[in-house]
Amino acid sequence: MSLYLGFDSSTQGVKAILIDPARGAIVCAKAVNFEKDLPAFNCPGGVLADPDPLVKHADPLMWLAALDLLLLRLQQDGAPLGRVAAIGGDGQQHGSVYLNDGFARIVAALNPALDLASQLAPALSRKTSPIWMDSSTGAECAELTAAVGARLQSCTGSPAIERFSGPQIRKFARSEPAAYRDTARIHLVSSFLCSVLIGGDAPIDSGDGAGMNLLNLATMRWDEEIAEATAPGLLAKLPAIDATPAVAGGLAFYFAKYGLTAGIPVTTWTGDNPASLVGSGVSSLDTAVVSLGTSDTFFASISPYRVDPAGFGHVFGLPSGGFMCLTCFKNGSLARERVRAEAGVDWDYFDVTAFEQTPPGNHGQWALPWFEPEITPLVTRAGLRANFDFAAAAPQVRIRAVVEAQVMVLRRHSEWIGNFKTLRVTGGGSNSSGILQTLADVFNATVETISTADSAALGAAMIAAHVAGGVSYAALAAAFCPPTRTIRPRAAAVQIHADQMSEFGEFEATAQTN
Ligand code: XUL
Repeated sequence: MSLYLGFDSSTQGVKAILIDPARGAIVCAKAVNFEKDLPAFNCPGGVLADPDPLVKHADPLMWLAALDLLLLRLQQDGAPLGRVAAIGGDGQQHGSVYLNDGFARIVAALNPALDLASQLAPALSRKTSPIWMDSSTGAECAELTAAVGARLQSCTGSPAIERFSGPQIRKFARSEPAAYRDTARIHLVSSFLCSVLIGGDAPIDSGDGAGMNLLNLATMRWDEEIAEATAPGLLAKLPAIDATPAVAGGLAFYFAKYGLTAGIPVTTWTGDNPASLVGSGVSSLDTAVVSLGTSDTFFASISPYRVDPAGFGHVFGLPSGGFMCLTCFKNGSLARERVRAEAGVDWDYFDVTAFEQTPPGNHGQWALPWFEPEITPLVTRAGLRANFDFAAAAPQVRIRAVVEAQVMVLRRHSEWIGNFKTLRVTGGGSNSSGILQTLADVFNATVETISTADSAALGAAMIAAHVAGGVSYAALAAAFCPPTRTIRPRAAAVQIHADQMSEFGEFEATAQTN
């Protein structure tokens, strides 16, 4: 029976899931962690060190080394790669890769005796890639807003956003004009890795393309005026657009060394959030997804198309058709990890005990863990903000203060998307009972989890099975995404959080300004 392989190239590592739709089974799952497995690239947490806290770049060669290592691990584990009928994938959104005019020739002639990173190194016109955590393009965003006006948000689904690829490209074009001139192609993380798999120039899909401030979502084409306002001659440097994922090309011969069959279809890669919406199996407008990963994201499919009046949220194309909206919070799992480590407790304590020992509402004590400059709401000065003596408080109080504040912010900034009866929760944080119950109580919604926390990689495999194998999304969702846990809101706790909402809003507003 045909198997489908999905890759998720995320901030901290690369994951793969192999699915068998006929049996409704995940055949195997494997991961490579950049920090642990590829320390030579000096990217702890997937990010290169930089003296400017607003600058966050990664080494694109590390993503290639991780792909090689992941395939090797799958092969060494005896994964039946010879039965893979098609491959899909997704990447962390907004990150951009800059390639010179040698890229097309090099990627078309990959030598299996060598590795990917060393062969593609000469194709880079810029050694590093700005990623979604970068917020150093405030000036470029202001210039683009002045040049394009309100059309930027109504056409591209988002106002000018610091981490989006358009403002990032503008900054590069201005600060390194010669390197920009030498750049023949600008790919996203997703389309770059897809290009490598097919040994050619892959398109960008509308899920990831919408995270660039360049794609006109009404025409599903690059907006020429916005592209020219972003950087001179940019249009010619952008790949083609696939409105919905299609077959981007056949698998390059290079990958046969891992036991895969050269020529099998590779579908257009998408962004990690669009893939995660597919991989969460959500088909109803009543259900939103909360993904608790390096970034925390809240997203749902929408109809009709609408944009966030407050300007924090985004609209992306949805690989399974139509549009989705998303709000992203930068301080997700790394912030929770830091709070846990500083409290000197283990994950069991963080996920369960801390919540047993403290009451819902935490007596109005909140802490916003903005250890990195935050995206939602916009905060450029990093640092934890609390309305009580955080350092002196007991570990359980600190933990509840952070989790409740994160969930309250999630609620406030997702209201423009709608009110949801059900939340599907995915990502590493979905293993925490305390977080799940807090979500149910703050949103007054039923919370569900699915069997895999890696919904992005699963979604990528499902896209491959649908596009190349003709399996319906409904059948795939029924096979791979039935809810495994259901957590209901508790009336008394719901009331406590509802009563606190306006006071919390004041706390958040003050925290933003100090
Ligand atoms: C979404 C966003 C992040 C990245 C990394 O807009 O910036 O969620 O996709 O996961």
